Amino acid sequence: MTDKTRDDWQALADKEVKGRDLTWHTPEGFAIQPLYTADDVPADPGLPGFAPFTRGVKASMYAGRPWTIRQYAGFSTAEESNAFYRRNLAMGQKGLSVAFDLATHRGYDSDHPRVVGDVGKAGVAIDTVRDMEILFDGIPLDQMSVSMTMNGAVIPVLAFFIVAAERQGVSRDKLDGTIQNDILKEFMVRNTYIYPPEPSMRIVSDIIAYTSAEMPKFNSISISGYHMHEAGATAVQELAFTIADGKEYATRAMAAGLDIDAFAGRLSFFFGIGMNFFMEVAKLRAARTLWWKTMNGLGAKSERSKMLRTHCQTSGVSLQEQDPYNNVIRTTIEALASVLGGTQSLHTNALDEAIALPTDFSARIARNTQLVLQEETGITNVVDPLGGSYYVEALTAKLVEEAEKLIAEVDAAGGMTAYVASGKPKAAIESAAAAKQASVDRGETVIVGVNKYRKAEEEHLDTLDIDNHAVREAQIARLKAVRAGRDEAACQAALKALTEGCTNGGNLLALAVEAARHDATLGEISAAMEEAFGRYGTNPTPVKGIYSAAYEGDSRYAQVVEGVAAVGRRLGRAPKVLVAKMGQDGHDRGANVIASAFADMGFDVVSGPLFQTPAETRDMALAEKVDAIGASSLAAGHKTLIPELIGLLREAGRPDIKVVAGGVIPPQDYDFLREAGVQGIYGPGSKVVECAADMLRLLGHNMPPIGSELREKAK
Ligand code: MLC
Ligand code: 5AD
Repeated sequence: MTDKTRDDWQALADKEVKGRDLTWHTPEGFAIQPLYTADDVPADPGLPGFAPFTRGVKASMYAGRPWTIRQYAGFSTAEESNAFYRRNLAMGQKGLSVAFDLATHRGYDSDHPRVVGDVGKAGVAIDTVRDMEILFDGIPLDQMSVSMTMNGAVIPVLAFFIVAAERQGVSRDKLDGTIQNDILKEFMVRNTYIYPPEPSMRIVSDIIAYTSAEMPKFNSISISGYHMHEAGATAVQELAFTIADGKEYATRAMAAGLDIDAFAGRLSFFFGIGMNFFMEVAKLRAARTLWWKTMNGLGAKSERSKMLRTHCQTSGVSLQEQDPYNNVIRTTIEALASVLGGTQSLHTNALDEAIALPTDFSARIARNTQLVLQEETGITNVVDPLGGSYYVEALTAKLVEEAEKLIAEVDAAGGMTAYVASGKPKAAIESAAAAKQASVDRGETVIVGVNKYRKAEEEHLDTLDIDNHAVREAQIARLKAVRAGRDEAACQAALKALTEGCTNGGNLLALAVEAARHDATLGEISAAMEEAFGRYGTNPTPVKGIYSAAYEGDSRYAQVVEGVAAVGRRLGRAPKVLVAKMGQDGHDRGANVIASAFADMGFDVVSGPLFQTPAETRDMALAEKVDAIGASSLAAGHKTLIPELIGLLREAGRPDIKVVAGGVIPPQDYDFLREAGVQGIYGPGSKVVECAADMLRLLGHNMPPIGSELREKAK
C-alpha cells in the first residue's frame, strides 16, 4: 500500500515533464489524463453473464466457446465464391459471411444497363435462387451459420436463401445466421437503400415478424455502427446512433404488434474497431451496458432480450495503400481490441484492403491473425481480462454517459427515423470525418508509412482483378436459362401478389419466398416492390468550414487558396469542379471530404448525386459548365466507368474538361487510366491540399511545389 496521494503523483509527473500538459484530447472530445486510479471508477461493473452485461453476455465467454472467425467475402460468380469459402473453411474459418456485389445490393439483375461496371466487382453476383444454390453448394445450411450483408434488396436475398436451403433439404427453422437488414444506417452512411424510408422500415419489421415466427435460430438484423465508424464517426456517435437505431427497430416491431421478448433475443449488433485501442475495448463494454438499459426501458422481461451480442470488423479506413505490411500490425491490434471487448464474431481485414478485395494470400494472413489470437496467446482463458482496469472502466462509464446524452437528443427528435430524415447524424459524422482527415493531412494524427516514416519507394502487391465483363456474360446466360425454364404464369402471379402485398399489408418476405420458389429473379422481385414504393434518391450536401478551420494559419493552405483565387480572377469566376459518384458504389466519405475541403479552398463545387451513369455525369458536367470532374471510386468500377465518361466528353466536343480519379484504385491500373485520359489519380493517403494544388496546375496555374511556402517564409 502506498501512502502517496494523487497530488503527490501530479507533482512528480509535472517535474518529469517540466509542467507540460499531458492531457490527450480525443475526437470524442474526451480529455484523457495520463493516469487513472480507483477514484476514476464510478461503479463496480458486475459479473459476466449477468445484467448489465458490461463484462460479457456469457458467464464463461471464450473459455467456454471462442468467438466465431467469420470472414466477410464474396466476388465474381457464385461458383468462384463458393470455392473460396470452401478453401477458407478447410483452413480454420468457422462461419460464413457473404459480400454481394453492388448490383445485387441495389436490386438490379446483372443484365440491367445501370450496373455494367458493378457486376461481380465488390462482391458476388446473385440474380436467382439458382445462384444462391451454387453459392452454398456442398455447405450444409443446417450446420453452417451464414451472415448475409444485405439491406436494400433484403427481401429477395433472404427469400433466395430460404428457398436455396429448401432445395438442399433444409427447412427454414434450422437456418442459423444473420441478415444485416439495417436500413437506417444506409440512409445515414452506407447508401445501398432502394425504397424511401417508410416502406424500408416496413420491410425491416416484416422480416423481424417472419423470422421470429419461422426461423428461431436466425438473427433478424445486424444493427450496424461499423459503417458509421468507417464514415468517420467518433466512438460516441457510433454508439449512440447504433443503440438508437436498435431502439427504433424494436419500437417499430412492437408497434406492428410483436411481443418484444419474441424477437429481441435475435436482434444482433455490428461494430467497427479502429486504432484507439482502449477506447474500442470500452466501446463494446459500453454498448452492452447501453442496450441493457434501453431494453429495460422498452419493457423487455427476458434477460436474453437485453444481451447485446455483436460481430466486429477491424477498420477498413485505418488501413493504407502505402507500406501495406503495416496493415497486418494494425489489424492485429484492432482484432485484439475486439476480443478484449468481448465480441461474439469477428472479421479481420486483409492487408490489401486499401487497394482491392483480398486474394487467397492476404485472406490467409487475415484469418490466421484470429487463429493465432485464439490458439497461441491464452487470451481466451480468462473472461473480460481488462475488467477492473481503472482506465477501461472509466472510459466505459464516460462513453455510456456521453452516448446517453446523444441518444436523448435522438429521442427528443422523435426517434431515429425522424432524426435520420433531419440529416443531422449524417452531417455530424461528416464533420467528424473532415476533422479527422485534416488532422491526418496536417500530421497531427500520425499514420506510420503515410504521413511519417514514408518509404521513398513503395512496393506493389499482387491484387485481385475481376473481369466484370466475363462475370456479367455468365450471369446473363444463367438468367436467360432460369427465365426459360420456369412456369412463367405462376411466376408472374407471385410477383403480382407481392406488389399487392406492398399496399394491402401481407408479409413481404413470405410473398417473396413464394415468388422465389417460382424462380422470379432478384431484379423482378425488387421491381415488383418498386412499383408500389418507388425508388429513393438523395443529393449530397457536404459540410462547410471544417477544413478551413483546421488549416487556419497554414501557409501551404493559404498558397492554395490564393491559387484558387488567381485562377478565379483569370476565368472571371471561381474554378468549378464536379465531384462525381458513378455506378452503384455508395461509399461517399471520400467524395464528401473532397467536396467539403475544395469548397473551403474557394472552388465552386457541385456534388453529383449517387449512382450516376457516365452519361448522366457528362450531362451534369455540361449543364453545370464545370472545368473539371473528380470521379470517386471505391468499388472497383473505375476501369469501366471513368474511361466511358472521358469518351462521352470527347464525343460531346469537350475533351478540355479535366478528369481526375480518387479512391480505391490499384497502382497497376494507373497506366490504364492515364492512357484513357485520366489526368490525376489519388489513392488513400493522398493529401487533400495537394490534390487541390494539382488541380490548379491542371487548370493552368503555376502552382509552386510543396515546401516552397516554407522557403518563402525563411527568407
Ligand atoms: C457462445 N455460445 C455459448 C458460449 N458462447 N454457449 C455456451 N457457452 C459459451 N461460452 C453459444 C451462443 O449462445 C450461440 O447459441 C452459439 O454458441 C453461437 O455463438 P454466438 O456467440 O452467438 O456466435 P455467432 O453464431 O457467430 O453469432 C454472432 C452474432 C451474429 C450474434 C453477432 O449476428 C453474427 O454472426 N453476425 C455476423 C454479422 C456479419 O458477419 N456481418 C458482416 C458485415 S460486413 P444461441 O442459440 O444462443 O444463439 C459489412 C461490410 C460492408 O457490412 O459491406 O459494408
Ligand atoms: N470481400 C472481402 N471483404 C470485403 N469488404 C467489402 N467487400 C468485401 C468483399 N467482397 C470489407 C472491406 C471493407 C468493408 C466494408 O468490408 O474490409 O472495408
